[in-house]
Amino acid sequence: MIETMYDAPGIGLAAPQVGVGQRIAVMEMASEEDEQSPIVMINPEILWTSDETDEASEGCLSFPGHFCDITRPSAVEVRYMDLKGQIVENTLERLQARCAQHEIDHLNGKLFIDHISRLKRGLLVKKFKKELAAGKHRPKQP
Ligand code: GNR
Ligand code: NI
Repeated sequence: MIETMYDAPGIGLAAPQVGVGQRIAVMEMASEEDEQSPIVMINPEILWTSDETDEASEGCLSFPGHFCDITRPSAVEVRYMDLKGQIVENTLERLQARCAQHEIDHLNGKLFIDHISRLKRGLLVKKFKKELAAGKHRPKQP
């Protein structure tokens, strides 16, 4: 999943996006020009969300080519099990908080378009279906 995330390229990926029905997600944690530092989150949960919210443009590898401004809590506290089997609790802010919420949404069958109005979502889905029919989203060739 980590390889698939970087290859996409993306900053997060949830198991259901690659056909795996398990509550696992990976996420890039590097800030700016750092080395890659991916984390694996098993059974991630949101323990707390800030009252403060941010609105920012958001996209999804499962709904490629479309971006929407989505309002979400600016900060979240997450708990998950890492690859060593250890329980980790961490407070995330800004893009990392957004990404964690986005990935946990995937584990709950939710996409970013579920955060916009029905009208907007309807238009976007219609557009996306047209693109799919036109072959615009064929899988990457190796
Ligand atoms: O690569 C991604 N970028 C992104 C940008 C803003 C908010 C969320 C994301 S997650 C996305 C990759 C993806 O679809 N993960 O499920
Ligand atoms: Ni996504």
